[in-house]
Amino acid sequence: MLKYYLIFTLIFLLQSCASKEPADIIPDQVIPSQQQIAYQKMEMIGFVHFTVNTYTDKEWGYGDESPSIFNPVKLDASQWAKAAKVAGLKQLILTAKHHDGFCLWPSAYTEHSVKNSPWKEGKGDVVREFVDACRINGLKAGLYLSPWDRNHASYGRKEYINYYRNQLRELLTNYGTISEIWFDGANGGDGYYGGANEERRIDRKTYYNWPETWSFVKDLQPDILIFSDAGPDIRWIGNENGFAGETNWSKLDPQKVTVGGADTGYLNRGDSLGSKWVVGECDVSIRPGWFYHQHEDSMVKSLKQLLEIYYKSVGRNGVMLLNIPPTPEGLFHENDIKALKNLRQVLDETFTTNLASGKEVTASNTRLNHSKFAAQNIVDDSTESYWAPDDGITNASLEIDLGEPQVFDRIVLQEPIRFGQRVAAFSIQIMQNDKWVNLARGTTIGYKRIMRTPVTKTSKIRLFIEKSMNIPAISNFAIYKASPKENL
Ligand code: FUL
Repeated sequence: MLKYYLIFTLIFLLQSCASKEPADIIPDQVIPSQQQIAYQKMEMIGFVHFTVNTYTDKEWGYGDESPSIFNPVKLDASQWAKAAKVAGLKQLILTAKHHDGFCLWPSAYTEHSVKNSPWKEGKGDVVREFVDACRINGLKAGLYLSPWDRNHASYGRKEYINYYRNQLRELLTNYGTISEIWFDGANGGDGYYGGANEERRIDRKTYYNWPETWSFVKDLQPDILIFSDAGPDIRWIGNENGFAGETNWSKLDPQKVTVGGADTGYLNRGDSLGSKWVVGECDVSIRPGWFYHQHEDSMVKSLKQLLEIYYKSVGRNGVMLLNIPPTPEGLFHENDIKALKNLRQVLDETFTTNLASGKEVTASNTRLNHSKFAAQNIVDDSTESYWAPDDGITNASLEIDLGEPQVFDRIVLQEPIRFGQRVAAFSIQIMQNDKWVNLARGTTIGYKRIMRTPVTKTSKIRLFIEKSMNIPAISNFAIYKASPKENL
Protein backbone atom coordinates (compact mmCIF):
# COMPACT_ATOMS: atom_id res chain seq x y z
CA MET A 1 0.00 0.00 0.00
CA LEU A 2 2.70 2.43 1.03
CA LYS A 3 4.48 1.79 -2.26
CA TYR A 4 1.38 2.83 -4.26
CA TYR A 5 0.86 5.83 -2.05
CA LEU A 6 4.41 7.03 -2.67
CA ILE A 7 4.11 6.48 -6.42
CA PHE A 8 0.82 8.45 -6.56
CA THR A 9 2.26 11.26 -4.48
CA LEU A 10 5.28 11.46 -6.77
CA ILE A 11 3.11 11.57 -9.91
CA PHE A 12 0.95 14.28 -8.33
CA LEU A 13 3.96 16.38 -7.39
CA LEU A 14 5.50 16.04 -10.84
CA GLN A 15 2.22 17.00 -12.47
CA SER A 16 1.65 20.04 -10.33
CA CYS A 17 5.24 21.20 -10.89
CA ALA A 18 4.84 20.89 -14.66
CA SER A 19 1.54 22.73 -14.76
CA LYS A 20 2.48 25.47 -12.33
CA GLU A 21 1.95 28.79 -14.06
CA PRO A 22 4.58 31.43 -13.50
CA ALA A 23 3.33 34.62 -11.89
CA ASP A 24 2.22 37.57 -14.04
CA ILE A 25 4.67 40.39 -14.65
CA ILE A 26 4.86 42.76 -11.69
CA PRO A 27 2.41 45.67 -12.12
CA ASP A 28 3.78 49.22 -12.22
CA GLN A 29 3.24 51.47 -9.25
CA VAL A 30 0.65 53.43 -11.23
CA ILE A 31 -2.15 51.24 -12.55
CA PRO A 32 -5.82 51.80 -13.38
CA SER A 33 -8.68 50.80 -11.07
CA GLN A 34 -11.08 48.09 -12.27
CA GLN A 35 -13.58 50.86 -13.06
CA GLN A 36 -11.02 52.74 -15.14
CA ILE A 37 -10.18 49.60 -17.12
CA ALA A 38 -13.88 49.01 -17.79
CA TYR A 39 -14.16 52.67 -18.76
CA GLN A 40 -11.38 52.47 -21.37
CA LYS A 41 -12.94 49.32 -22.77
CA MET A 42 -16.16 51.18 -23.53
CA GLU A 43 -14.17 53.20 -26.09
CA MET A 44 -17.12 55.31 -27.29
CA ILE A 45 -19.72 57.06 -25.15
CA GLY A 46 -22.23 59.84 -25.71
CA PHE A 47 -23.11 63.25 -24.31
CA VAL A 48 -26.62 64.73 -24.27
CA HIS A 49 -26.72 68.53 -23.97
CA PHE A 50 -30.25 69.64 -23.21
CA THR A 51 -31.65 72.62 -21.28
CA VAL A 52 -33.40 75.97 -21.81
CA ASN A 53 -30.72 76.77 -24.43
CA THR A 54 -32.48 74.29 -26.69
CA TYR A 55 -35.38 76.78 -26.75
CA THR A 56 -33.43 80.06 -26.83
CA ASP A 57 -30.96 78.97 -29.52
CA LYS A 58 -28.05 79.81 -27.22
CA GLU A 59 -24.95 77.89 -26.14
CA TRP A 60 -24.68 79.45 -22.68
CA GLY A 61 -27.90 80.55 -20.99
CA TYR A 62 -27.63 83.68 -18.85
CA GLY A 63 -29.66 82.21 -16.00
CA ASP A 64 -32.72 84.45 -16.43
CA GLU A 65 -34.64 82.06 -18.70
CA SER A 66 -38.16 81.27 -17.61
CA PRO A 67 -38.86 77.56 -16.93
CA SER A 68 -42.04 78.10 -18.96
CA ILE A 69 -40.03 77.82 -22.20
CA PHE A 70 -39.00 74.23 -21.49
CA ASN A 71 -41.52 71.94 -23.15
CA PRO A 72 -40.16 68.88 -24.97
CA VAL A 73 -43.56 67.60 -26.05
CA LYS A 74 -42.22 64.44 -27.68
CA LEU A 75 -39.38 63.73 -25.25
CA ASP A 76 -38.36 60.09 -25.59
CA ALA A 77 -35.17 59.18 -23.79
CA SER A 78 -35.42 55.64 -25.13
CA GLN A 79 -35.05 57.07 -28.64
CA TRP A 80 -31.73 58.59 -27.49
CA ALA A 81 -30.61 55.39 -25.83
CA LYS A 82 -31.54 53.21 -28.81
CA ALA A 83 -29.70 55.47 -31.25
CA ALA A 84 -26.67 55.44 -28.96
CA LYS A 85 -26.78 51.68 -28.71
CA VAL A 86 -26.95 51.22 -32.47
CA ALA A 87 -23.91 53.50 -32.74
CA GLY A 88 -22.00 51.32 -30.28
CA LEU A 89 -21.91 53.97 -27.55
CA LYS A 90 -21.78 52.25 -24.17
CA GLN A 91 -22.77 55.12 -21.87
CA LEU A 92 -24.63 58.41 -22.07
CA ILE A 93 -24.01 61.52 -19.97
CA LEU A 94 -26.86 64.01 -19.55
CA THR A 95 -26.50 67.70 -18.63
CA ALA A 96 -28.71 67.56 -15.53
CA LYS A 97 -27.86 71.26 -15.08
CA HIS A 98 -25.84 73.45 -17.44
CA HIS A 99 -24.36 76.89 -16.70
CA ASP A 100 -27.86 78.49 -16.89
CA GLY A 101 -28.81 76.67 -13.68
CA PHE A 102 -32.05 75.12 -15.01
CA CYS A 103 -32.50 71.65 -13.50
CA LEU A 104 -33.79 68.78 -15.61
CA TRP A 105 -35.00 67.10 -12.44
CA PRO A 106 -37.41 68.50 -9.81
CA SER A 107 -34.72 69.51 -7.32
CA ALA A 108 -36.01 70.28 -3.84
CA TYR A 109 -33.51 73.14 -3.56
CA THR A 110 -34.66 75.46 -6.35
CA GLU A 111 -37.70 76.59 -8.27
CA HIS A 112 -35.60 76.86 -11.41
CA SER A 113 -36.40 73.42 -12.77
CA VAL A 114 -38.72 71.18 -14.76
CA LYS A 115 -41.26 71.37 -11.95
CA ASN A 116 -42.14 74.91 -13.05
CA SER A 117 -42.25 74.08 -16.73
CA PRO A 118 -45.32 73.19 -18.78
CA TRP A 119 -43.74 69.82 -19.66
CA LYS A 120 -45.92 67.07 -18.17
CA GLU A 121 -47.57 69.85 -16.17
CA GLY A 122 -44.51 70.19 -14.00
CA LYS A 123 -44.61 66.50 -12.99
CA GLY A 124 -41.84 65.34 -15.33
CA ASP A 125 -38.25 64.34 -14.54
CA VAL A 126 -35.83 64.16 -17.47
CA VAL A 127 -33.07 62.66 -15.32
CA ARG A 128 -35.37 59.80 -14.27
CA GLU A 129 -36.48 59.09 -17.85
CA PHE A 130 -32.86 59.26 -18.95
CA VAL A 131 -31.43 56.82 -16.40
CA ASP A 132 -34.31 54.40 -16.95
CA ALA A 133 -33.86 54.45 -20.73
CA CYS A 134 -30.11 53.93 -20.40
CA ARG A 135 -30.56 50.92 -18.15
CA ILE A 136 -33.30 49.30 -20.24
CA ASN A 137 -31.01 49.58 -23.25
CA GLY A 138 -27.92 48.25 -21.49
CA LEU A 139 -26.09 51.58 -21.36
CA LYS A 140 -24.35 53.08 -18.38
CA ALA A 141 -25.66 56.45 -17.19
CA GLY A 142 -23.56 59.48 -16.32
CA LEU A 143 -24.52 63.02 -15.27
CA TYR A 144 -23.13 66.50 -15.81
CA LEU A 145 -23.82 69.04 -13.08
CA SER A 146 -22.36 72.42 -13.97
CA PRO A 147 -20.44 73.89 -11.04
CA TRP A 148 -21.05 77.35 -12.50
CA ASP A 149 -24.66 78.42 -12.01
CA ARG A 150 -25.69 81.72 -13.59
CA ASN A 151 -29.17 81.54 -12.08
CA HIS A 152 -28.44 81.04 -8.42
CA ALA A 153 -28.42 84.13 -6.20
CA SER A 154 -25.63 82.86 -3.98
CA TYR A 155 -23.22 81.78 -6.72
CA GLY A 156 -19.75 82.93 -5.77
CA ARG A 157 -20.53 82.83 -2.04
CA LYS A 158 -20.06 80.02 0.48
CA GLU A 159 -23.79 79.13 0.59
CA TYR A 160 -23.70 78.09 -3.03
CA ILE A 161 -21.33 75.23 -2.23
CA ASN A 162 -24.00 73.80 0.09
CA TYR A 163 -26.58 74.19 -2.65
CA TYR A 164 -24.28 72.50 -5.15
CA ARG A 165 -23.57 69.58 -2.83
CA ASN A 166 -27.26 69.21 -1.99
CA GLN A 167 -27.93 68.84 -5.69
CA LEU A 168 -25.12 66.32 -6.04
CA ARG A 169 -26.66 64.35 -3.19
CA GLU A 170 -30.05 64.33 -4.90
CA LEU A 171 -28.61 63.12 -8.17
CA LEU A 172 -26.32 60.54 -6.61
CA THR A 173 -28.84 59.03 -4.21
CA ASN A 174 -32.16 59.06 -6.04
CA TYR A 175 -31.26 57.69 -9.46
CA GLY A 176 -29.46 54.38 -8.90
CA THR A 177 -25.91 53.76 -10.07
CA ILE A 178 -24.34 56.73 -11.82
CA SER A 179 -21.16 55.67 -13.58
CA GLU A 180 -19.60 59.05 -14.31
CA ILE A 181 -20.02 62.57 -12.97
CA TRP A 182 -18.82 65.42 -15.16
CA PHE A 183 -17.39 68.55 -13.58
CA ASP A 184 -16.98 71.24 -16.19
CA GLY A 185 -14.03 73.61 -15.98
CA ALA A 186 -15.96 76.66 -17.24
CA ASN A 187 -16.51 78.76 -14.16
CA GLY A 188 -17.49 82.25 -13.15
CA GLY A 189 -18.35 85.32 -15.19
CA ASP A 190 -21.43 87.42 -15.71
CA GLY A 191 -24.90 86.11 -15.10
CA TYR A 192 -28.38 86.73 -13.75
CA TYR A 193 -27.58 85.47 -10.23
CA GLY A 194 -31.08 85.87 -8.83
CA GLY A 195 -31.51 89.29 -10.42
CA ALA A 196 -28.14 90.80 -9.53
CA ASN A 197 -27.10 90.75 -13.20
CA GLU A 198 -23.42 91.12 -12.50
CA GLU A 199 -20.04 89.55 -13.00
CA ARG A 200 -18.86 87.08 -10.36
CA ARG A 201 -15.39 85.62 -10.32
CA ILE A 202 -14.34 82.74 -8.12
CA ASP A 203 -10.97 81.37 -7.11
CA ARG A 204 -10.75 78.21 -9.22
CA LYS A 205 -8.27 76.63 -6.86
CA THR A 206 -10.22 77.01 -3.64
CA TYR A 207 -13.90 77.89 -4.21
CA TYR A 208 -15.35 74.40 -4.70
CA ASN A 209 -12.85 72.66 -2.41
CA TRP A 210 -12.62 69.94 -5.03
CA PRO A 211 -10.85 67.28 -2.96
CA GLU A 212 -13.69 67.50 -0.42
CA THR A 213 -16.36 67.52 -3.15
CA TRP A 214 -14.77 64.48 -4.78
CA SER A 215 -14.79 62.50 -1.56
CA PHE A 216 -18.38 63.58 -0.91
CA VAL A 217 -19.23 62.11 -4.33
CA LYS A 218 -17.34 58.87 -3.69
CA ASP A 219 -19.06 58.43 -0.35
CA LEU A 220 -22.39 58.48 -2.17
CA GLN A 221 -21.30 56.34 -5.15
CA PRO A 222 -18.07 54.44 -4.43
CA ASP A 223 -17.67 53.11 -7.99
CA ILE A 224 -18.37 56.36 -9.79
CA LEU A 225 -15.68 57.85 -12.04
CA ILE A 226 -15.12 61.57 -11.61
CA PHE A 227 -14.30 63.70 -14.65
CA SER A 228 -12.72 67.12 -14.51
CA ASP A 229 -9.74 68.91 -16.04
CA ALA A 230 -7.78 67.46 -13.18
CA GLY A 231 -9.38 64.02 -12.80
CA PRO A 232 -9.17 62.37 -10.33
CA ASP A 233 -10.35 59.42 -12.49
CA ILE A 234 -10.94 60.86 -15.94
CA ARG A 235 -9.36 63.99 -17.37
CA TRP A 236 -10.30 66.45 -20.09
CA ILE A 237 -8.13 65.89 -23.15
CA GLY A 238 -7.43 69.62 -23.46
CA ASN A 239 -9.59 70.49 -26.50
CA GLU A 240 -13.16 70.13 -27.70
CA ASN A 241 -12.27 68.58 -31.06
CA GLY A 242 -12.13 65.08 -29.64
CA PHE A 243 -8.40 64.68 -30.37
CA ALA A 244 -6.00 63.06 -27.92
CA GLY A 245 -2.29 63.73 -28.30
CA GLU A 246 -0.33 61.40 -30.54
CA THR A 247 1.54 60.70 -27.35
CA ASN A 248 -1.07 60.00 -24.72
CA TRP A 249 -0.16 58.68 -21.30
CA SER A 250 -3.06 57.71 -19.01
CA LYS A 251 -1.11 59.24 -16.15
CA LEU A 252 -0.85 62.67 -14.56
CA ASP A 253 0.94 64.49 -11.80
CA PRO A 254 -1.95 65.93 -9.71
CA GLN A 255 0.28 68.87 -8.68
CA LYS A 256 0.36 70.04 -12.28
CA VAL A 257 -3.37 70.29 -12.94
CA THR A 258 -6.19 72.57 -11.72
CA VAL A 259 -9.90 72.36 -12.53
CA GLY A 260 -10.55 75.12 -15.07
CA GLY A 261 -6.93 76.16 -15.33
CA ALA A 262 -4.76 73.27 -16.47
CA ASP A 263 -2.18 73.40 -19.26
CA THR A 264 -4.08 71.97 -22.21
CA GLY A 265 -0.95 70.52 -23.83
CA TYR A 266 -0.18 68.62 -20.63
CA LEU A 267 -3.76 67.27 -20.51
CA ASN A 268 -3.52 66.29 -24.16
CA ARG A 269 -0.38 64.18 -23.72
CA GLY A 270 -0.55 63.03 -20.11
CA ASP A 271 2.66 62.36 -18.24
CA SER A 272 4.91 59.28 -18.50
CA LEU A 273 6.07 59.99 -14.95
CA GLY A 274 2.64 60.85 -13.54
CA SER A 275 1.80 59.42 -10.13
CA LYS A 276 -1.94 58.89 -10.78
CA TRP A 277 -3.81 56.97 -13.46
CA VAL A 278 -6.21 59.43 -15.11
CA VAL A 279 -7.86 58.38 -18.39
CA GLY A 280 -8.13 60.97 -21.19
CA GLU A 281 -11.70 61.64 -22.36
CA CYS A 282 -12.12 63.28 -25.77
CA ASP A 283 -15.30 65.37 -25.88
CA VAL A 284 -16.70 66.72 -29.13
CA SER A 285 -20.12 67.51 -30.55
CA ILE A 286 -21.64 65.89 -33.62
CA ARG A 287 -22.63 69.44 -34.63
CA PRO A 288 -20.77 72.77 -34.32
CA GLY A 289 -22.61 73.60 -31.06
CA TRP A 290 -23.19 71.56 -27.91
CA PHE A 291 -26.91 72.40 -27.90
CA TYR A 292 -29.40 71.92 -30.71
CA HIS A 293 -29.79 74.74 -33.24
CA GLN A 294 -32.00 74.23 -36.24
CA HIS A 295 -29.61 76.09 -38.51
CA GLU A 296 -27.02 73.40 -37.77
CA ASP A 297 -29.18 70.57 -39.16
CA SER A 298 -27.07 70.66 -42.30
CA MET A 299 -23.80 70.85 -40.35
CA VAL A 300 -23.81 67.41 -38.73
CA LYS A 301 -20.28 66.04 -38.93
CA SER A 302 -19.53 63.96 -41.99
CA LEU A 303 -18.44 60.34 -41.83
CA LYS A 304 -14.93 61.48 -42.67
CA GLN A 305 -14.88 63.94 -39.74
CA LEU A 306 -16.31 61.37 -37.32
CA LEU A 307 -13.74 58.79 -38.40
CA GLU A 308 -10.98 61.33 -37.92
CA ILE A 309 -12.24 61.85 -34.37
CA TYR A 310 -12.44 58.10 -33.77
CA TYR A 311 -8.86 57.51 -34.90
CA LYS A 312 -7.59 60.46 -32.86
CA SER A 313 -9.44 59.49 -29.69
CA VAL A 314 -10.01 55.73 -29.42
CA GLY A 315 -7.05 55.24 -31.74
CA ARG A 316 -4.84 57.26 -29.38
CA ASN A 317 -5.63 55.61 -26.08
CA GLY A 318 -8.58 57.88 -25.28
CA VAL A 319 -12.31 57.49 -24.79
CA MET A 320 -14.46 59.26 -27.40
CA LEU A 321 -17.31 61.29 -25.90
CA LEU A 322 -19.63 62.32 -28.71
CA ASN A 323 -22.40 64.83 -28.03
CA ILE A 324 -25.82 64.48 -29.69
CA PRO A 325 -28.19 67.31 -28.69
CA PRO A 326 -31.96 66.69 -28.59
CA THR A 327 -34.29 69.03 -30.49
CA PRO A 328 -36.87 71.27 -28.74
CA GLU A 329 -39.32 68.38 -29.14
CA GLY A 330 -36.96 66.21 -27.09
CA LEU A 331 -35.71 63.86 -29.79
CA PHE A 332 -32.39 63.23 -31.53
CA HIS A 333 -32.59 64.69 -35.03
CA GLU A 334 -32.74 62.20 -37.91
CA ASN A 335 -29.56 63.62 -39.47
CA ASP A 336 -27.63 62.91 -36.29
CA ILE A 337 -29.08 59.39 -36.05
CA LYS A 338 -28.08 58.71 -39.64
CA ALA A 339 -24.53 59.88 -38.99
CA LEU A 340 -24.28 57.65 -35.90
CA LYS A 341 -25.51 54.57 -37.79
CA ASN A 342 -23.15 55.21 -40.65
CA LEU A 343 -20.17 55.57 -38.37
CA ARG A 344 -20.90 52.28 -36.63
CA GLN A 345 -21.47 50.44 -39.89
CA VAL A 346 -18.17 51.57 -41.36
CA LEU A 347 -16.19 50.90 -38.17
CA ASP A 348 -17.69 47.42 -38.01
CA GLU A 349 -16.74 46.80 -41.62
CA THR A 350 -13.18 47.98 -41.09
CA PHE A 351 -12.51 46.13 -37.88
CA THR A 352 -14.11 42.77 -38.71
CA THR A 353 -11.31 40.68 -40.18
CA ASN A 354 -8.01 40.69 -38.37
CA LEU A 355 -5.58 39.48 -41.03
CA ALA A 356 -2.96 38.63 -38.41
CA SER A 357 -5.27 36.43 -36.33
CA GLY A 358 -3.68 33.10 -35.46
CA LYS A 359 -0.57 33.72 -37.62
CA GLU A 360 2.86 32.65 -36.48
CA VAL A 361 4.67 35.09 -34.22
CA THR A 362 8.24 34.99 -32.99
CA ALA A 363 9.75 37.32 -30.41
CA SER A 364 13.35 38.38 -29.84
CA ASN A 365 12.84 37.31 -26.23
CA THR A 366 10.06 35.56 -24.32
CA ARG A 367 9.79 35.73 -20.57
CA LEU A 368 10.97 32.46 -18.97
CA ASN A 369 10.38 30.91 -22.39
CA HIS A 370 6.95 30.14 -21.03
CA SER A 371 3.74 29.89 -23.05
CA LYS A 372 2.04 32.27 -20.62
CA PHE A 373 4.16 35.07 -22.11
CA ALA A 374 4.42 33.68 -25.65
CA ALA A 375 4.52 35.98 -28.66
CA GLN A 376 1.62 33.98 -30.06
CA ASN A 377 -0.62 35.59 -27.42
CA ILE A 378 -0.69 38.87 -29.34
CA VAL A 379 -2.65 37.32 -32.21
CA ASP A 380 -4.93 35.01 -30.23
CA ASP A 381 -7.97 37.33 -30.33
CA SER A 382 -7.90 37.73 -26.56
CA THR A 383 -6.83 41.02 -25.04
CA GLU A 384 -6.26 39.33 -21.68
CA SER A 385 -3.33 37.11 -22.70
CA TYR A 386 -0.09 38.90 -23.45
CA TRP A 387 3.52 38.66 -24.50
CA ALA A 388 6.32 39.93 -22.24
CA PRO A 389 10.11 39.55 -22.21
CA ASP A 390 12.46 38.69 -19.38
CA ASP A 391 13.24 41.23 -16.68
CA GLY A 392 15.62 43.98 -17.70
CA ILE A 393 14.64 43.94 -21.38
CA THR A 394 13.07 47.17 -22.61
CA ASN A 395 13.45 46.79 -26.34
CA ALA A 396 12.35 43.83 -28.34
CA SER A 397 10.85 42.80 -31.63
CA LEU A 398 7.84 40.67 -32.47
CA GLU A 399 7.69 39.28 -35.97
CA ILE A 400 4.50 38.03 -37.57
CA ASP A 401 4.62 35.68 -40.51
CA LEU A 402 1.38 36.27 -42.37
CA GLY A 403 1.99 33.27 -44.63
CA GLU A 404 0.42 34.69 -47.76
CA PRO A 405 0.93 38.37 -48.60
CA GLN A 406 -1.87 40.40 -47.00
CA VAL A 407 -3.21 43.83 -47.91
CA PHE A 408 -3.98 46.19 -45.03
CA ASP A 409 -3.94 49.83 -43.94
CA ARG A 410 -4.88 49.75 -40.24
CA ILE A 411 -2.80 48.39 -37.37
CA VAL A 412 -4.19 47.99 -33.85
CA LEU A 413 -1.84 47.66 -30.88
CA GLN A 414 -2.80 47.12 -27.24
CA GLU A 415 -1.00 46.90 -23.92
CA PRO A 416 -2.47 44.93 -20.99
CA ILE A 417 -2.97 48.11 -18.97
CA ARG A 418 -3.80 46.27 -15.76
CA PHE A 419 0.00 46.19 -15.35
CA GLY A 420 0.40 49.87 -16.22
CA GLN A 421 1.26 51.80 -19.38
CA ARG A 422 4.83 51.25 -20.51
CA VAL A 423 5.68 51.54 -24.20
CA ALA A 424 7.17 54.98 -25.02
CA ALA A 425 8.40 54.45 -28.61
CA PHE A 426 7.83 51.81 -31.25
CA SER A 427 8.09 51.27 -34.97
CA ILE A 428 6.48 48.91 -37.39
CA GLN A 429 8.42 47.40 -40.23
CA ILE A 430 7.40 45.26 -43.16
CA MET A 431 9.39 42.86 -45.32
CA GLN A 432 9.77 44.22 -48.82
CA ASN A 433 12.05 42.46 -51.32
CA ASP A 434 13.77 40.55 -48.50
CA LYS A 435 14.50 43.74 -46.57
CA TRP A 436 12.83 45.27 -43.51
CA VAL A 437 11.50 48.73 -44.28
CA ASN A 438 9.79 51.18 -41.95
CA LEU A 439 6.04 51.51 -42.27
CA ALA A 440 5.04 53.49 -39.19
CA ARG A 441 6.41 54.92 -35.95
CA GLY A 442 4.68 55.87 -32.77
CA THR A 443 5.24 56.70 -29.14
CA THR A 444 2.59 55.55 -26.66
CA ILE A 445 0.22 52.58 -27.07
CA GLY A 446 -1.78 52.22 -23.84
CA TYR A 447 -5.18 50.54 -23.91
CA LYS A 448 -5.40 50.92 -27.70
CA ARG A 449 -3.41 52.53 -30.47
CA ILE A 450 -4.58 52.48 -34.07
CA MET A 451 -2.14 53.38 -36.84
CA ARG A 452 -3.45 54.37 -40.24
CA THR A 453 -0.92 53.45 -42.91
CA PRO A 454 -0.83 53.57 -46.70
CA VAL A 455 -2.33 50.45 -48.27
CA THR A 456 0.41 47.89 -47.78
CA LYS A 457 1.02 44.39 -49.10
CA THR A 458 3.44 42.12 -47.29
CA SER A 459 3.77 38.64 -45.86
CA LYS A 460 5.92 39.67 -42.89
CA ILE A 461 5.43 42.48 -40.43
CA ARG A 462 7.20 43.27 -37.18
CA LEU A 463 6.68 45.45 -34.17
CA PHE A 464 9.88 46.87 -32.79
CA ILE A 465 9.63 48.28 -29.28
CA GLU A 466 12.28 50.96 -29.03
CA LYS A 467 11.61 52.41 -25.60
CA SER A 468 9.61 51.24 -22.63
CA MET A 469 9.33 52.59 -19.09
CA ASN A 470 9.45 49.05 -17.72
CA ILE A 471 9.62 45.65 -19.42
CA PRO A 472 7.04 45.96 -22.21
CA ALA A 473 3.92 43.82 -22.53
CA ILE A 474 1.67 43.58 -25.57
CA SER A 475 -1.76 41.98 -25.54
CA ASN A 476 -2.90 42.55 -29.10
CA PHE A 477 -1.48 43.16 -32.55
CA ALA A 478 -4.05 43.20 -35.32
CA ILE A 479 -4.14 44.37 -38.93
CA TYR A 480 -7.15 45.28 -41.03
CA LYS A 481 -8.08 46.58 -44.44
CA ALA A 482 -10.31 49.66 -44.05
CA SER A 483 -13.81 49.57 -45.48
CA PRO A 484 -13.85 51.24 -48.93
CA LYS A 485 -16.55 53.50 -47.45
CA GLU A 486 -13.90 55.17 -45.26
CA ASN A 487 -12.62 56.96 -48.33
CA LEU A 488 -15.90 57.91 -49.98
C1 FUL B 1 -17.71 73.44 -21.81
C2 FUL B 1 -19.06 74.16 -21.64
O1 FUL B 1 -18.87 75.53 -21.46
C3 FUL B 1 -19.84 73.86 -22.90
O2 FUL B 1 -21.08 74.54 -22.94
C4 FUL B 1 -20.06 72.35 -22.97
O3 FUL B 1 -20.88 71.92 -21.90
C5 FUL B 1 -18.71 71.62 -22.94
C6 FUL B 1 -18.83 70.13 -22.91
O4 FUL B 1 -17.94 72.05 -21.84
O5 FUL B 1 -16.81 73.79 -20.87
